[in-house]
Amino acid sequence: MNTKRTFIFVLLALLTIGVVACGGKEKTTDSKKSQPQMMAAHSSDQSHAMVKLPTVQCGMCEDTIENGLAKVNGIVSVDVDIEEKMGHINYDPAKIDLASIENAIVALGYQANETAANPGAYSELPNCCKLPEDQN
Ligand SMILES: [Cu+2]
Repeated sequence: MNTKRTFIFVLLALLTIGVVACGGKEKTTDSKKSQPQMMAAHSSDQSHAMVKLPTVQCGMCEDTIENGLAKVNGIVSVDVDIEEKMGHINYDPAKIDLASIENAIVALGYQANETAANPGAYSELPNCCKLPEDQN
């Protein structure tokens, strides 16, 4: 008799633990519901810009622009596509705007959208990074 009672008690205890565990799982599901809101908040403080880079020539240009821009305050990420001659830039609009991004690229010696490269910076680029007509 006693053994049977103990068995039933243990069984009830296990069931109770099971219910509590299920309750815990439901709480995890609840906390997942707040994730989309967090993602929305994250994307709202980051903007994406596509900047035309008509004068880039090679992989060195890619490195120069990516590394140079990465040091600028407010720039989150930079990806230069040499084939497309396009820069894909994520930035914090509270810290920097598109005009300032263009100016930073221009200062590195490259045309950015309609803004021409800084002549001094351009003249200091390696030969392979200059326009074909300027290469020796
Ligand atoms: Cu180059």
